[in-house]
Amino acid sequence: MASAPASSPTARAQCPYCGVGCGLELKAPAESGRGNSPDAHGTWTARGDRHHPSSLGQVCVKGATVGETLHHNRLTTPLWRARTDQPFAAISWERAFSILVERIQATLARKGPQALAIYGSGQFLCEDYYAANKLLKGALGSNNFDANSRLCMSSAVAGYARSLGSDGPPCCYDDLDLAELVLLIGTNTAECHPVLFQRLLKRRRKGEGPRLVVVDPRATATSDAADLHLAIAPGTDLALLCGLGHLLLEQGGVDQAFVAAHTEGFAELEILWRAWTPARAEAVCGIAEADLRQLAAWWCEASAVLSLWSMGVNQSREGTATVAGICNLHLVSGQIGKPGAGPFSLTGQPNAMGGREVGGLAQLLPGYRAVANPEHRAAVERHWGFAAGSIDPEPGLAVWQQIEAMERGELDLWWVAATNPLVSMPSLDRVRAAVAACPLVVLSEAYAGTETEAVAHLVLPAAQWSEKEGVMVNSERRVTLCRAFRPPPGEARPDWAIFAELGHRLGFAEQFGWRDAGEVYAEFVALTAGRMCDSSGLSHALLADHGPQQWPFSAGTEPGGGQARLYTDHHFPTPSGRARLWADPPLGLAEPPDAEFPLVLTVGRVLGHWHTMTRTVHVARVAKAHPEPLLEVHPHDAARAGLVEGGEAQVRSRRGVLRVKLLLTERIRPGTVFLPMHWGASQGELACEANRLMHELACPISQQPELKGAAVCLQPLAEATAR
Ligand SMILES: Nc1nc2c(c(=O)[nH]1)N[C@H]1C(S)=C(S)[C@@H](COP(=O)(O)OP(=O)(O)OC[C@H]3O[C@@H](n4cnc5c(=O)[nH]c(N)nc54)[C@H](O)[C@@H]3O)O[C@H]1N2
Ligand SMILES: Nc1nc2c(c(=O)[nH]1)N[C@H]1C(S)=C(S)[C@@H](COP(=O)(O)OP(=O)(O)OC[C@H]3O[C@@H](n4cnc5c(=O)[nH]c(N)nc54)[C@H](O)[C@@H]3O)O[C@H]1N2
Ligand code: SF4
Ligand SMILES: [Mo]
Repeated sequence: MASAPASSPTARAQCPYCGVGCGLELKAPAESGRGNSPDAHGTWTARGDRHHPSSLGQVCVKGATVGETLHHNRLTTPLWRARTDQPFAAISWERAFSILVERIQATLARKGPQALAIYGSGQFLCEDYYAANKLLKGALGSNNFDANSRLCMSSAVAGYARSLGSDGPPCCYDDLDLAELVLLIGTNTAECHPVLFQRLLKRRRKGEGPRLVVVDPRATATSDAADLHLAIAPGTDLALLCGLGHLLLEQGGVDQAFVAAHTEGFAELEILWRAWTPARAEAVCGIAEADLRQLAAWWCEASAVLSLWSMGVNQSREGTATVAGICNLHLVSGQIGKPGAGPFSLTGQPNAMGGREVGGLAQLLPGYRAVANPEHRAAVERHWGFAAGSIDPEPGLAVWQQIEAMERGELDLWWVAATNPLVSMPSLDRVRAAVAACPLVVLSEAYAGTETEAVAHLVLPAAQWSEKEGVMVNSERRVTLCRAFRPPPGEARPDWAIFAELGHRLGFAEQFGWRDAGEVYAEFVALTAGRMCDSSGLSHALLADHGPQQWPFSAGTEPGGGQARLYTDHHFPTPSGRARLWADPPLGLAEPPDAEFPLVLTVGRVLGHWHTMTRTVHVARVAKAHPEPLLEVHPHDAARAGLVEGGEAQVRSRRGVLRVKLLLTERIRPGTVFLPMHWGASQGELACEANRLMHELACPISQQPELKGAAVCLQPLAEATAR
């Protein structure tokens, strides 16, 4: 069922890393000229695709070096062991499927569908997502399909939906060229969405603005280029936004006509904002009142304001409220649904957007539908060809709830695909213990030796990007067909094909009869007709012939006829047609610093590495630029703990302790320390498992954990050992 490699020695695809979704043009290994023959393992070279409308030929170090990551250390055959203290043995696909069928049927008979769960990924193609969701939510009757987007985008998803009535990001990348003020809040755009950042800088070099304001507890490559950097205390973003709202009220920044015609809830919001005087915001956020006043003045002055945000906002126990806080400001000042303006969430992973459209979280169904909505369930059941009532009316378990279910012995099968939770989940020691109690852990993975492999019983080799055909959707709602241009190694198969084959073998031949990824996609887009994310006019053939397209793109739309911006008529898809303003009071960190744990640890990314490094570890250039993980500490905090530059220390939280090497820097806010997330347990001597220290407390609406803040203390090694 694997897609055949394309015959041309050049191929086009969306970059498989961040949600900017740049277009790449790939060239076959030059020396062999036989890049498509099954034994060709030369390195494909990547460069920016000048024809891709989202990136216009631009690319960053990760996209440019992706060819170097594709063939090292790959899984080539299914692996099995009955117990995790045994070594793996290679097995056939036949045997792998019979284990799965047998265990799933036994679980259904003994405990029912709630004992099954899949944990997928924003790095799935739309087709992978669609097949997995149809299998679990439709065929097996369990909504326990969640994805790592829960750790990434779920506050943006929930926040948009609560404020605007739907989860469609309203803006497009051209807005970067049209904005007069860009607020970058909780995003290190320069390192994590580099091509978009370069687009902003290019305009500034030409003297065409825009003004840039960065909100981040650390000075970063992003804030280095800004007109104003508000180095707030971690977890105080919502307080800052309320203080800004207060000043908009004071400085005439309210668009009264817009508020009256297109929003609801202003009276309550006004009361909240009035209470957040600049002096109060200054005290809570730890910034100068004058800086907040400057930002407010620029906001009121600008004809177009764009807010970009990412994990500094979403990964918070009040992530959804903070997203609403951003939307509030745009709505009240009429800065939405027009060129250059709006609240624009930068998506993390290459297909986080597609995942939302395909229903890739435990509460969602395809086409921006909700599990809890009976009409939505009925429409999907009909389309999928399952009996009425097949889909469970209750939302499934979000990933942390899956961990808790394992602790209670309630999950019999946990299937992890295209994510590496034994690095990326919070409370890692607790996760490891919970997973060890699960009778069958299945891992679909492209590379050998990951941290999650260490806890798995059955490992399935996945064909990855470049080896399977399918669709990804980037942050500006642009849909790109990624071609298969290399053969998968050994017996690796596309994720969608693995789920489909299993569906077949479980007795649903008709529902899983797709012959190729194009048929999966066709079935999915038909389900989006008439929905906000209408993609029903798209197909693999159209995308192959006419290149990437933006949705909404209903049937009959001409190529290039998708919609650049949403809500341009200021009508919002809520019951009243008005956007909703929310007056959530700021709460701050779930685990604030105290006398015993006086510092806040925040965890994020560096420019060259991708997450758990399974791919970027193979790129020499990247390894050289980022040789080891370092704890960034302000010299004052270091001095207070008796620590010196270049030395080592122990960093301790309520959940664990790590030995780290120090980088003393005035670029981090005193009281805050930073670790990169990338170096997991498989990195040998360099391992630095930041998430052993982090807690799992989450936003109650989005269930997104607060991965940006945990209380810690620092000690010199000697002292720590003496204790
Ligand atoms: N190089 C690289 N790029 C990537 C990725 C990668 O692994 N490597 N991953 C991709 C993915 S999936 C994602 S989600 C994005 C993430 O993109 P970003 O969110 O930009 O990256 P992070 O480093 O996680 O966090 C951004 C910033 O948030 C700041 N921060 C911490 N706490 C707070 C807070 O309380 N308030 C505010 N305002 N800021 C805070 C941190 O100091 C950090 O500089 O990057 C994508 N792009
Ligand atoms: N403290 C803290 N923790 C964090 C974050 C943070 O900022 N702070 N960020 C969070 C966020 S935003 C994210 S997105 C997560 C990311 O965390 P993960 O999702 O765990 O990280 P990745 O390394 O991207 O994992 C993807 C895995 O899929 C494999 N893979 C690649 N392609 C394919 C394929 O086609 N099929 C299959 N089956 N496998 C494939 C890769 O080899 C890799 O092992 O981490 C989260 N954790
Ligand atoms: S900016 Fe993101 S999508 Fe573009 S090349 Fe870099 S990693 Fe890939
Ligand atoms: Mo992410």
